[in-house]
Amino acid sequence: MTARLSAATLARLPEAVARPRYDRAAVTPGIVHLGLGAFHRAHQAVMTEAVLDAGARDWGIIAASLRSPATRDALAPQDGLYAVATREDDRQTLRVIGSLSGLHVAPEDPAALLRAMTDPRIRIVSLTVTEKGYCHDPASGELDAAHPDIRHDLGAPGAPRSAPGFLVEALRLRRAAGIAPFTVLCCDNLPANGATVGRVTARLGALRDADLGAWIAGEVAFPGTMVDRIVPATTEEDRARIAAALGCDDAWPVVGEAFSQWVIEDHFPSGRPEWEIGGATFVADVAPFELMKLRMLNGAHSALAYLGYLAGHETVAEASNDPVLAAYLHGLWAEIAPAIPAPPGVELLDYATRLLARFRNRALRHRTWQIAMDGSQKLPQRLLETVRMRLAGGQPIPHLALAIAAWLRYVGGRGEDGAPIDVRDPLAAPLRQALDAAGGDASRLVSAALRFGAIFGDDLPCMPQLRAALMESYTLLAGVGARDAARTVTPRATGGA
Ligand code: CS2
Repeated sequence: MTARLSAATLARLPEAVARPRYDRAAVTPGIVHLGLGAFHRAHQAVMTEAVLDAGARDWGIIAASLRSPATRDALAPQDGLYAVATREDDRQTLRVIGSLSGLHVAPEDPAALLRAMTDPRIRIVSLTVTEKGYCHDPASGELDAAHPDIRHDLGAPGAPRSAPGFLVEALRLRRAAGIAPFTVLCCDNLPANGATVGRVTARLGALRDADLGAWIAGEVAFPGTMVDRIVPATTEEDRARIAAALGCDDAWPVVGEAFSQWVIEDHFPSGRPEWEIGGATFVADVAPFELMKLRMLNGAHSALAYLGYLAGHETVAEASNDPVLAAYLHGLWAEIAPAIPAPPGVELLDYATRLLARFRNRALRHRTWQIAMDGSQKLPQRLLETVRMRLAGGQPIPHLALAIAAWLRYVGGRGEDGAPIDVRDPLAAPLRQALDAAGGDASRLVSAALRFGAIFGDDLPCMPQLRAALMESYTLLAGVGARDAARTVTPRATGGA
């Protein structure tokens, strides 16, 4: 039997594997992180590892899963250690990360997580709970007070389920005990993520007690961030390859690209780690970085996920190495770039070229199906904001409309070969019902979709140009399939790579 990665086996790892060289026992917690997924472990936890490695001792991370015990069960026997594999083509580098100094599973013991969050040593609560984890209306960015988890948390505030529920209760407890609030650091791909989570949290606070809501809005810092690293779900093959390289088993390593970017608004009244050491950039205004990343990277990712999936491509690498879809992406970026301000020192078309190279990394098996998940929560900030801006300027949207039409086909639940699609989305059932009721008629389908105000807001359904563009794209997709539809909207795609 192979040994398991742990504090005891750390010294036996091959020389090439980077690992914590600092005294982990001397590290005290400074951060509680909600959302123990692969992205956090390959991004913020790695940047924090660099800070600990450089000698800081008071920024250990207590990480909590709000749902499943799976990651805790994998990492607890490993003393919280896990490997991050950076893969590009056939090159792989490995680093064992030691920055997780505690693990919680919220549903098992919400009080224990609240105790951790109210510890005065905790100065930051960071989050990666995915778009849907904030229980908000994606189109308006406001708390959805009718969300089942929010209703639960209003009824049982001492044992919350939702991320906003934990934030509000922990902040209330700190305030009552005279402990300064922590800074809330959202690391999810939401538009204006700091402000959005601030609004949602203050609103939930106000629903409990107007005074608490006002205190959260006035006293708690919610800096904005732009986070970026492509980190697909870990596969069994990854586990086997990494175990072979480590010489011991790691039950849940993470695999990502080499690229990693974190741009953070520098607003931390209770202090912060020197994440610059790990490569983060602190700025006064995150907005241009965030808009660039959400609309160009994530917008293209979602477009590629729906078109690629329908065209039979299992991964982003396959889809983006398809010359027709690559040409389509350039066309899409040419629609997006003029609708956003370039961050200082960045040339947006240059950024697009780099994105294509990142997407084409064949060492990563990033499934189109994975990115296609939760489209109802992603489309507003990834594609629809750009649609609004272009239509307001009287500009055409053929590439954007094709991406949205591909989403519509996808959530309809049948692939081009007639095979059922496993659609994962909080709105999957009502969407499917509405689309089924519309039958095969493009005009009725588009109208049915546009009625989803949580996605399209109040304004987009009233724009005849959008309706017309979606009907045209949908008809094209249904007629010739995703790949030929992409070729049609981007005629130069016929020229090859
Ligand atoms: C992806 C993102 O799954 C998705 O929706 O678009 O997770 C993407 O890989 C990251 O935002 C890259 O930083």
